[in-house]
Amino acid sequence: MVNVIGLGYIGLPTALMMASHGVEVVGTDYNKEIVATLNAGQTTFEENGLDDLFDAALEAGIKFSTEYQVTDTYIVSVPTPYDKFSKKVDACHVVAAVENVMEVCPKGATVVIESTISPGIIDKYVRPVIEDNGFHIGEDINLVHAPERIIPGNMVYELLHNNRTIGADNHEIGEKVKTLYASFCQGEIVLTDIRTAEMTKVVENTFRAVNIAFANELAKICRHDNMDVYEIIRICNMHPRVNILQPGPGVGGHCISVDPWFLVGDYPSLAKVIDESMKTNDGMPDFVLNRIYEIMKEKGLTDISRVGLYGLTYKENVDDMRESPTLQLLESQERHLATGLKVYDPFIKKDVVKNQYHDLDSFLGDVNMVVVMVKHNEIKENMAKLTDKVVLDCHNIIDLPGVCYI
Ligand code: SAJ
Repeated sequence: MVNVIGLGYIGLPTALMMASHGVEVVGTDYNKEIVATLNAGQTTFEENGLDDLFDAALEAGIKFSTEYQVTDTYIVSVPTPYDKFSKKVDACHVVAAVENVMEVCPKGATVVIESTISPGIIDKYVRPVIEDNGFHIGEDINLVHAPERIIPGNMVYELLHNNRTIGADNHEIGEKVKTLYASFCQGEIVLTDIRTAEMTKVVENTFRAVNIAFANELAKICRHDNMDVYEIIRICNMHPRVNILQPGPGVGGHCISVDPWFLVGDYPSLAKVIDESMKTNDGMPDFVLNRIYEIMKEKGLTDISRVGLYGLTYKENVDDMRESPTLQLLESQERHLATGLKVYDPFIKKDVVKNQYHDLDSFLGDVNMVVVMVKHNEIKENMAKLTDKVVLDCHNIIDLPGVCYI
């Protein structure tokens, strides 16, 4: 039996996927509300294909509990927040989860850490917890790092098809865990050591952050001299060895906007490009705010409360708002002592910010200018409703005359 610890964005789909592929699974979370919701037959967040996967897992007998289970395999999938000042991983949840596992696990158990951590976290924080509990790693407890790679919005497909990395102290244990993941994963599963696995995960997200920063910097350069960044990127990408990403209003989520900081925090004098890239991405919400003021001036709009931000989530078609560019922009606006922007997101049902709307038509009815912060399908499908608005399109998706860009 596998006990998946942490039933959030990664733990839940992983637990469901294993259960629906014949593995006996108990999912554990200390949050009683999450466990109660799952036990009542409902999923806890919106994700393509998650509800069907949930039904399949229930049918296969998955259980959810607030208790850690006595079993031979644990998958730890708890959050790893980062400390904004030191720019380092805060491993407190991982450490607490492993402590709890140590209280119930039998000798011979395998502990797989799936949470994203920076290189060295397992040596520095996880091994000592196991040893302090009287276990010998490699004899009494096997330790493995299997970082996830799935992308919100396409998690179910990517869980099935992505290649994976498994870092283990010895090959035999790596093979055992590989067999477990191979129960559902159709991609290639690479075995390596724990330190390499830790590093690859952070490097993958850093690669994307740096490349997004490059696109964002191009957008700023092109804005400065009134050039069309999208056309330039489109043409450049026709070169066989050029593949530039898209500029946007900022980088959100708990991965790309966070993980690269771990390298800056650990190697401050070496990670220069990464440091600058992260600052470029973090500066984008402010850049958009300046664009809003600039466009208002150009169009003769004076009332900021007639400007609406479309989208609150960190990216399209998900309900996750962590580190979202819109939230960053609103914070920045408050720092400038200017409030009043209206906000709407079809995926955010609760009131989370001031002046928030819950349906598109009333939102559009109350604004003269719309800033497309997130490219949800809804806005693409309702483009015609924007014809009489001033539009600042931060993603180049609104195909209407007169649209403004970042
Ligand atoms: N973004 C841009 N321009 C682009 C692409 C993305 O501005 O061209 C922005 C998005 O709007 C969003 C942010 O970047 O705000 C991050 O979105 P994303 O779709 O690039 O990535 P995440 O954070 O949803 O998921 C990433 C993925 N990592 C990589 O692609 C290397 C995913 O595979 C990881 O599993 C995930 O991080 C994670 O959990 O670490």
